[in-house]
Amino acid sequence: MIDLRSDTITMPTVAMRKAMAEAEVGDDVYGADPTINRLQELSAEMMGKEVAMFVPSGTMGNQIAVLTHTRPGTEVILEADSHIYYYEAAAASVFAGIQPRPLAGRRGSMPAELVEWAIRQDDIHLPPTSLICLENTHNRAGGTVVPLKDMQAVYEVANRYKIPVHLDGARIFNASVASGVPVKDYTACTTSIQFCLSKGLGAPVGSIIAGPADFIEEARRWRKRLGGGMRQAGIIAAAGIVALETMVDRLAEDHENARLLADGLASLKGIDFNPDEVDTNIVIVKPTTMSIEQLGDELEKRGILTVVIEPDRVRFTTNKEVNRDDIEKTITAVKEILA
Ligand code: TLP
Repeated sequence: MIDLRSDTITMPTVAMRKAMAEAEVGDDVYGADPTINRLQELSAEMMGKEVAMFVPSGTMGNQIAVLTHTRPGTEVILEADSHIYYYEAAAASVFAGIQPRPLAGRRGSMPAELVEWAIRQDDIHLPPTSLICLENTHNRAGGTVVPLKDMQAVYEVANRYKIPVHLDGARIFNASVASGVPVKDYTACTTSIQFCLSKGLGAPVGSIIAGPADFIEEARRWRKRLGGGMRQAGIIAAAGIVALETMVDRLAEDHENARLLADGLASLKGIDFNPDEVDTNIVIVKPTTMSIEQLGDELEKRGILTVVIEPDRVRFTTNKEVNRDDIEKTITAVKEILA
């Protein structure tokens, strides 16, 4: 199978498995797992934040950030196609009791003027704005890199109104590798960040949230409340360290493969998308002569797995398990199916 469903399907490397087998562990709820502590210190340093905390998943990391920054009855500004709004099963409403304020972005980026317009005035009828969430790269927009200057502009507005900014940076390393902008420049315009070890970086499990010390202290309580205190989880954190130390630069290969796929699909009749909008490892296309289910099923019959992006698109995500040859095969298969 050529698995292009996601970069979450990546397998731990031999070096990761060795590090996992040899990991020194302890009870992390007591802060006593040396491997987790090392991963957290490394992450905080790489993010340019005071403190970092290991969490089981990107979703839990984002939700802990929302829970920590907000209180029930307040409003959170986020992009209408963002993961926190679109793909987390309304968790922020269920757990944090916030009201989401989704704004339509352009290629995943919300204009700062629009964000400022959406910030609530101090009025008894209105929910106070408690948080602004950004996402980079932006998944549903097609793995697009949100330009640094757009993030800086939103951060400037947020600071003026004293509102924290949380970045869903599940794929922030993809953004950095593709744009050449250091991760720390992106995180400098955020209060907190969540990033995933278990996507293109290849670790089997886990995400990190990072931010100011008092924020992480409170976030630690939320992680415990949600059942995310993982005891001897140094076993999995060990793979996260290998991911950060050795797997970042190779994301460029995933981007090259996505570029190859985008260029190969661009000329085909029966597919609608703009190849110039492919920035990283995600290619999202809209079939125009058949349904998304049909395209997905036909690809699967030929051994190629993709995901359907409701309501009308199909997503290909390059990852370390697929190579150039697999991409060529995928282009040929799509060509045959559409012919
Ligand atoms: N996204 C998954 C699906 O849920 C769509 C994927 O395969 O891409 N933020 C962003 C931007 C994400 O894309 C994801 C995963 C998450 C957060 C959640 O991470 P996990 O799966 O670790 O909870």
